[in-house]
Amino acid sequence: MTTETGIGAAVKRREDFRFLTGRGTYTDDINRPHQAYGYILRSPYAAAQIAAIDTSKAKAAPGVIAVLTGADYDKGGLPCGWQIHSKDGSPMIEPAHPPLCKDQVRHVGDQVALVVAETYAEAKDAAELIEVDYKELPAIISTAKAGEPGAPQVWPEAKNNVCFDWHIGDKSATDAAFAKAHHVTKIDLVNQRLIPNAMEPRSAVGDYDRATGDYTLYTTSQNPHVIRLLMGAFVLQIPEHKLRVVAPDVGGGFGSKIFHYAEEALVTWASGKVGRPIKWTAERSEAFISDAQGRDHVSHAELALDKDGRFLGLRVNTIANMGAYLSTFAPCVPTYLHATLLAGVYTTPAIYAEVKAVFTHTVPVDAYRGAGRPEATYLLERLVAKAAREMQMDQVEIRRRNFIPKDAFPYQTPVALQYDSGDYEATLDLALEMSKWSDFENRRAEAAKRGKLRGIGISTYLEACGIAPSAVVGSLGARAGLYESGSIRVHPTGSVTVFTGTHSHGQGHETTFAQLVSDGLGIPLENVEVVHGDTNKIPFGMGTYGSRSLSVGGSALVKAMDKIIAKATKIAAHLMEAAAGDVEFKNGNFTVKGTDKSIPFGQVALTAYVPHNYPITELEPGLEETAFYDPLNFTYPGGTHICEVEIDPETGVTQVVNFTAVDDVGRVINPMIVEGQVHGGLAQGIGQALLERCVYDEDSGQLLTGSYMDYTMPRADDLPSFQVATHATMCTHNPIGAKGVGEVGAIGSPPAVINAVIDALAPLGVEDISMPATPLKVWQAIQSAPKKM
Ligand code: MCN
Repeated sequence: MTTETGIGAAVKRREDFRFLTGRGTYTDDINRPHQAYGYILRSPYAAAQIAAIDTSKAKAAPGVIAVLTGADYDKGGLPCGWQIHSKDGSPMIEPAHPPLCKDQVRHVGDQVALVVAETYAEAKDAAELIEVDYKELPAIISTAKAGEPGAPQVWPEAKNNVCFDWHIGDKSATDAAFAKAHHVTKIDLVNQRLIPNAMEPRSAVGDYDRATGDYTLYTTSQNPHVIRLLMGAFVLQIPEHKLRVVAPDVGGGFGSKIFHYAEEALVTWASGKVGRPIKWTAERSEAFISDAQGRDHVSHAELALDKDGRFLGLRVNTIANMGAYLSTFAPCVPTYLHATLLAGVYTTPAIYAEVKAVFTHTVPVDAYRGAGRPEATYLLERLVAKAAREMQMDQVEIRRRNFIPKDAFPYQTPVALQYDSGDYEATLDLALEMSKWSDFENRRAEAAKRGKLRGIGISTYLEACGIAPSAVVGSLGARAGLYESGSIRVHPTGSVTVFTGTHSHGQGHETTFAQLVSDGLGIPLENVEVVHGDTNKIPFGMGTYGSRSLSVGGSALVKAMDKIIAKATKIAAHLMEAAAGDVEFKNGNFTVKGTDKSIPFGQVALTAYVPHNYPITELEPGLEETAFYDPLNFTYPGGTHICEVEIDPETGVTQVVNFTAVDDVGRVINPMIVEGQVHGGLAQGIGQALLERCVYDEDSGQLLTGSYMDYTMPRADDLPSFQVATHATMCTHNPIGAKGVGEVGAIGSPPAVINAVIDALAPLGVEDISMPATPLKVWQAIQSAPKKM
């Protein structure tokens, strides 16, 4: 059913009223009776031994309830949720990850002590009185240099700072492809480290109830059940029925709130210790040194081509920075999310990739919007653009010539993934038309008259998301299944409460999931409410990341609806004195096929709760069903992004003047929300390409970009009015036909922007520029260019 509010309708987000009028309830809005406040003392050094800690003055300070250090902490360390094996079969190095450091600190911001006081200000003031005797050690910061002999060691057990040295693909087939190549294009790339900046900083309230022995953690999380599992089972050893995790409204996560953080464990543990609820909320500058950071790859790649520009083989060598500790999903990012995507949308027959993960004295690195897939796409689309320039081929033609054709699906790549559907030519054609590609040279010439350098860049990308099939991710090293759950409770009057294991923190699930269910059950949208984010209310669920919520969580709801309809059909058949097989359900009505006998869903719902009206012994009263959905495969959105820039050679400032995105996200539930998701992703991708970069001082390990004075976030005037469209090929293995949309913007856009910048500078003989293409870098490239304007 497609109605004004059903699947395909651009319904406004029902969450917006509460978010836009300040009525949301975020973790920091939660206040428990007798609540105390926590402040974390953090390391000012990147690497140092802790010779001694004296907390006596802090303990005597006004309002202080407790000062807790690593010596007081008697529970487990933070676990890593993913296990990778090196090429030689040895397991990755998984160092200890204590919530409070005892003997040594390993990055600026590492947790040293928790001060609990009556007020936040008292806790913070008291923390200044803690005397820590640090013996500073040499630090290693550089991703490229971490593995060099003689570099300072982060962990004694990780020789040369190597966490794992992994590979994928067929090396000899790839060597053979290079041996017969007509041309080889080589590229060296840095995918710079980014700092995620959700609008709401992280926050956690731990609340131990002495009367019941129950713990409750309110936290800024994208996946409350995963936090309960990791914290309860591995860190604090609290049985799950005594631990409730609530993730209320969350002001954005972009991946950085998937992980289990030290502060969550600390406030929960300390609440039990001091017998008071404890709230901790990060200050913005604290977020810069304690939220897991993103990207940070250094890669060398080579593409072998035949004389017609067909790709024969791809070789990739990536060094990935893990930071000082392994964050929850870190090992999976450069391996199964990055290297398995290196076929992209192309028929490259032989691929071989090596990934070396290294430890450094920096904040841990983990998933950040796109996680591994922006890195792969950037590498591939920069390489393809360079190959086209070297072979004097058209940027569009080289891509077309190598696309996986639309009739080749399912398509098995040489790097593990099997794509289910796609039509890359169609998204390309539409994007070329929308961006007026063929007319670009006129615009370039017109800009030149104004003294501006204009360029155009293209990226034809692919994403693997909807994470995903438990069997596959389990065999790849995940330590938990990645299915999703959903429950549908039909109330006697026919209204419905939906319980989902996913978590919405800006993606609009309360709207789109309600659309899905109202459409499926043929009931008004306002009769459906969506509940998420509380382990005491929802079935065990895996949460939100990897653009999985609709394709996996939505499919669980479809499965639960199927069960509801199957039961309701039996009740309806009884009421209409027909055989269940003769009753069909359509648009909210049960009808005896071929007759005008029909009853609405609401009447059947009421009957389900009044069983004397349907004396069918095999049916239980009530109408409520739960389903778990474990998909057969990932989903594979893909598309074409085209960016047009104008550079002012006097200042080096790059202005994105046009940006076109055509994305295939399968069946769309809500085009307005899909468009919003693409806009947000593009803003982040353009931010990475032009503005954002996390910089540590290479000697001291101090974060030099620790505030918005130094770390440049994209603002509205950095972005054009986007032209976006979708072109759908259906996902073939989930019941909705949907692919993910949450990350596509951030994946496809960075290479489109940089390819455009290089195209603008190409007339001056500039062939390369790294991200972010800041005004200084672009101006310097123009000044040192082989040709003058
Ligand atoms: N949708 C749709 N039709 C489709 C696909 C999706 O209508 N074919 C809708 C969904 O129903 C959902 C939204 O679009 O309302 C996003 O769906 P999906 O692609 O399944 O992604 P998730 O809901 O799993 O969200 C995760 C994704 C990720 S991985 C990051 S990172 C990210 C993103 O979403 N973080 C975000 N978008 C964000 N948006 C906001 N505002 N804040 C974040 O932190």
